[in-house]
Amino acid sequence: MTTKSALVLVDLQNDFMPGGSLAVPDGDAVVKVANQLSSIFPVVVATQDWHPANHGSFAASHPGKKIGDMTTLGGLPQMLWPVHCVQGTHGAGFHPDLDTTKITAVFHKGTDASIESYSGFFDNAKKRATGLNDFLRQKGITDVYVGGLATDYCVLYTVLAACELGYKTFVIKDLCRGIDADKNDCIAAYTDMIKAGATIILSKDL
Ligand code: VGL
Ligand code: ZN
Repeated sequence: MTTKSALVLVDLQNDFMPGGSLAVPDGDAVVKVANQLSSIFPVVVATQDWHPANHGSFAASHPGKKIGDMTTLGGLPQMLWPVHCVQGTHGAGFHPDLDTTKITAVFHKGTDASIESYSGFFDNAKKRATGLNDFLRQKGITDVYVGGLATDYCVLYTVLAACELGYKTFVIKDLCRGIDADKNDCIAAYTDMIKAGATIILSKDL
Protein backbone atom coordinates (compact mmCIF):
# COMPACT_ATOMS: atom_id res chain seq x y z
CA MET A 1 0.00 0.00 0.00
CA THR A 2 1.26 3.45 -0.75
CA THR A 3 1.24 5.93 2.07
CA LYS A 4 0.45 9.59 1.94
CA SER A 5 1.18 11.82 4.88
CA ALA A 6 -0.41 14.94 6.30
CA LEU A 7 0.87 17.28 8.99
CA VAL A 8 -1.88 18.34 11.40
CA LEU A 9 -1.05 21.51 13.35
CA VAL A 10 -3.25 21.78 16.42
CA ASP A 11 -4.33 25.15 17.79
CA LEU A 12 -1.22 27.31 17.25
CA GLN A 13 -3.26 30.30 18.37
CA ASN A 14 -2.34 33.43 20.32
CA ASP A 15 -4.44 32.58 23.38
CA PHE A 16 -2.40 29.39 23.89
CA MET A 17 0.91 31.24 23.58
CA PRO A 18 2.78 32.99 26.43
CA GLY A 19 0.79 36.17 27.17
CA GLY A 20 -2.46 34.61 25.94
CA SER A 21 -5.49 33.95 28.10
CA LEU A 22 -4.87 30.18 28.30
CA ALA A 23 -1.11 30.24 27.88
CA VAL A 24 0.68 26.93 27.47
CA PRO A 25 4.19 27.16 28.98
CA ASP A 26 6.78 27.56 26.20
CA GLY A 27 3.98 27.16 23.64
CA ASP A 28 5.60 29.56 21.16
CA ALA A 29 8.67 27.30 20.91
CA VAL A 30 6.76 24.98 18.58
CA VAL A 31 6.08 27.63 15.92
CA LYS A 32 9.61 27.32 14.50
CA VAL A 33 9.25 23.52 14.35
CA ALA A 34 5.88 23.86 12.60
CA ASN A 35 7.41 26.18 10.00
CA GLN A 36 10.32 23.81 9.34
CA LEU A 37 8.05 20.79 8.94
CA SER A 38 5.42 22.51 6.80
CA SER A 39 7.70 22.48 3.77
CA ILE A 40 8.35 18.72 3.88
CA PHE A 41 4.77 17.44 3.99
CA PRO A 42 2.61 17.15 0.87
CA VAL A 43 -0.45 18.17 2.84
CA VAL A 44 -0.53 20.54 5.83
CA VAL A 45 -3.71 21.34 7.71
CA ALA A 46 -4.42 23.24 10.90
CA THR A 47 -7.10 23.36 13.54
CA GLN A 48 -8.34 26.37 15.45
CA ASP A 49 -10.23 26.39 18.70
CA TRP A 50 -13.08 28.68 17.68
CA HIS A 51 -15.52 29.42 20.45
CA PRO A 52 -18.59 31.64 20.60
CA ALA A 53 -18.23 34.25 23.39
CA ASN A 54 -20.67 32.35 25.62
CA HIS A 55 -19.03 28.93 25.25
CA GLY A 56 -19.94 26.45 27.98
CA SER A 57 -16.28 25.60 28.65
CA PHE A 58 -15.66 29.14 29.97
CA ALA A 59 -15.88 29.64 33.74
CA ALA A 60 -17.42 33.03 32.93
CA SER A 61 -20.42 31.23 31.42
CA HIS A 62 -21.23 29.65 34.80
CA PRO A 63 -22.07 32.18 37.54
CA GLY A 64 -20.46 31.16 40.84
CA LYS A 65 -17.87 28.90 39.19
CA LYS A 66 -14.21 29.69 38.71
CA ILE A 67 -11.41 28.68 36.36
CA GLY A 68 -10.29 25.13 37.08
CA ASP A 69 -13.63 24.07 38.57
CA MET A 70 -15.48 21.13 37.11
CA THR A 71 -19.01 21.13 35.80
CA THR A 72 -20.94 19.10 33.27
CA LEU A 73 -21.44 20.16 29.68
CA GLY A 74 -23.49 18.19 27.19
CA GLY A 75 -23.68 15.41 29.78
CA LEU A 76 -19.88 15.11 30.06
CA PRO A 77 -17.50 16.20 32.84
CA GLN A 78 -16.11 19.60 31.92
CA MET A 79 -13.09 21.52 33.16
CA LEU A 80 -13.76 25.26 33.22
CA TRP A 81 -11.29 27.44 31.34
CA PRO A 82 -10.61 31.15 31.06
CA VAL A 83 -12.31 32.80 28.10
CA HIS A 84 -10.12 31.88 25.10
CA CYS A 85 -10.13 31.66 21.32
CA VAL A 86 -13.33 33.60 20.82
CA GLN A 87 -14.20 33.57 17.12
CA GLY A 88 -12.65 36.45 15.21
CA THR A 89 -10.59 37.85 18.11
CA HIS A 90 -6.82 38.33 18.16
CA GLY A 91 -6.52 35.47 20.68
CA ALA A 92 -8.14 33.08 18.22
CA GLY A 93 -5.70 34.00 15.45
CA PHE A 94 -2.59 32.05 14.55
CA HIS A 95 0.71 33.03 16.15
CA PRO A 96 2.05 35.87 13.97
CA ASP A 97 5.26 33.95 13.15
CA LEU A 98 3.43 30.84 11.92
CA ASP A 99 4.01 30.32 8.21
CA THR A 100 0.46 29.77 6.98
CA THR A 101 1.35 29.66 3.28
CA LYS A 102 1.61 25.84 3.28
CA ILE A 103 -1.62 25.31 5.25
CA THR A 104 -4.20 24.18 2.72
CA ALA A 105 -7.19 23.95 5.06
CA VAL A 106 -8.16 25.13 8.54
CA PHE A 107 -10.75 23.28 10.62
CA HIS A 108 -12.65 25.00 13.41
CA LYS A 109 -13.73 23.24 16.58
CA GLY A 110 -15.62 24.24 19.70
CA THR A 111 -18.08 26.31 17.70
CA ASP A 112 -21.12 24.87 19.50
CA ALA A 113 -21.50 26.58 22.91
CA SER A 114 -23.15 23.48 24.39
CA ILE A 115 -20.29 20.99 23.94
CA GLU A 116 -16.50 20.86 24.41
CA SER A 117 -14.40 19.89 21.43
CA TYR A 118 -10.80 18.97 22.16
CA SER A 119 -10.33 16.81 19.06
CA GLY A 120 -9.73 18.36 15.67
CA PHE A 121 -11.97 15.69 14.18
CA PHE A 122 -15.18 15.89 16.23
CA ASP A 123 -16.69 17.23 19.46
CA ASN A 124 -16.34 15.41 22.78
CA ALA A 125 -19.77 13.77 22.35
CA LYS A 126 -18.78 12.72 18.80
CA LYS A 127 -21.99 14.26 17.48
CA ARG A 128 -20.53 16.63 14.94
CA ALA A 129 -17.50 16.32 12.68
CA THR A 130 -15.29 19.28 11.78
CA GLY A 131 -14.67 18.07 8.23
CA LEU A 132 -11.03 17.13 8.88
CA ASN A 133 -11.60 13.40 8.39
CA ASP A 134 -13.50 13.88 5.11
CA PHE A 135 -10.77 16.22 3.88
CA LEU A 136 -7.93 13.81 4.68
CA ARG A 137 -9.79 10.85 3.13
CA GLN A 138 -10.49 12.83 0.00
CA LYS A 139 -6.77 13.60 -0.30
CA GLY A 140 -5.95 9.91 0.12
CA ILE A 141 -4.09 10.48 3.38
CA THR A 142 -3.13 7.29 5.25
CA ASP A 143 -0.64 8.66 7.79
CA VAL A 144 -1.08 11.69 10.01
CA TYR A 145 1.63 13.53 11.92
CA VAL A 146 0.23 15.59 14.77
CA GLY A 147 1.64 18.35 16.94
CA GLY A 148 0.61 21.61 18.55
CA LEU A 149 -1.07 22.82 21.72
CA ALA A 150 -1.90 21.51 24.15
CA THR A 151 -0.36 18.03 24.51
CA ASP A 152 -2.71 17.00 27.32
CA TYR A 153 -5.95 18.29 25.72
CA CYS A 154 -6.36 19.03 22.04
CA VAL A 155 -3.31 17.13 20.80
CA LEU A 156 -4.27 14.12 22.93
CA TYR A 157 -7.87 14.02 21.70
CA THR A 158 -6.89 14.66 18.09
CA VAL A 159 -4.38 11.80 18.21
CA LEU A 160 -6.85 9.40 19.87
CA ALA A 161 -9.45 10.24 17.21
CA ALA A 162 -6.93 9.77 14.38
CA CYS A 163 -6.03 6.33 15.73
CA GLU A 164 -9.69 5.43 16.09
CA LEU A 165 -10.39 6.57 12.53
CA GLY A 166 -7.73 4.20 11.25
CA TYR A 167 -4.89 6.57 10.36
CA LYS A 168 -1.32 5.53 11.05
CA THR A 169 -0.70 8.21 13.63
CA PHE A 170 2.54 9.88 14.70
CA VAL A 171 2.97 12.50 17.42
CA ILE A 172 5.88 14.87 16.92
CA LYS A 173 7.00 15.47 20.48
CA ASP A 174 9.03 18.63 19.96
CA LEU A 175 6.06 20.11 18.08
CA CYS A 176 3.96 19.78 21.27
CA ARG A 177 3.72 21.61 24.58
CA GLY A 178 1.25 20.88 27.37
CA ILE A 179 -0.61 22.55 30.20
CA ASP A 180 0.15 20.00 32.97
CA ALA A 181 -2.59 21.40 35.26
CA ASP A 182 -1.88 18.24 37.25
CA LYS A 183 1.80 17.60 37.08
CA ASN A 184 1.80 14.29 35.20
CA ASP A 185 -0.91 15.12 32.67
CA CYS A 186 1.45 15.21 29.70
CA ILE A 187 3.14 11.94 30.66
CA ALA A 188 -0.31 10.35 31.03
CA ALA A 189 -1.34 11.81 27.66
CA TYR A 190 1.68 10.26 25.90
CA THR A 191 0.92 6.92 27.59
CA ASP A 192 -2.69 7.06 26.37
CA MET A 193 -1.63 8.02 22.84
CA ILE A 194 0.84 5.12 22.67
CA LYS A 195 -1.83 2.73 24.03
CA ALA A 196 -4.18 3.88 21.28
CA GLY A 197 -1.56 2.95 18.68
CA ALA A 198 0.25 6.23 18.05
CA THR A 199 4.02 6.44 17.59
CA ILE A 200 5.97 9.24 19.30
CA ILE A 201 8.75 10.76 17.19
CA LEU A 202 10.94 13.86 17.01
CA SER A 203 11.01 16.33 14.14
CA LYS A 204 14.66 15.50 13.46
CA ASP A 205 13.58 11.94 12.57
CA LEU A 206 11.63 13.27 9.58
C1 VGL B 1 -7.53 23.46 24.49
C2 VGL B 1 -8.36 23.73 26.60
C3 VGL B 1 -9.50 24.34 26.11
C4 VGL B 1 -6.41 22.98 23.62
C5 VGL B 1 -8.65 24.06 23.97
O1 VGL B 1 -6.26 23.49 22.49
O2 VGL B 1 -5.67 22.08 24.06
N1 VGL B 1 -7.40 23.29 25.79
N2 VGL B 1 -9.64 24.49 24.79
ZN1 ZN C 1 -11.21 25.68 24.01
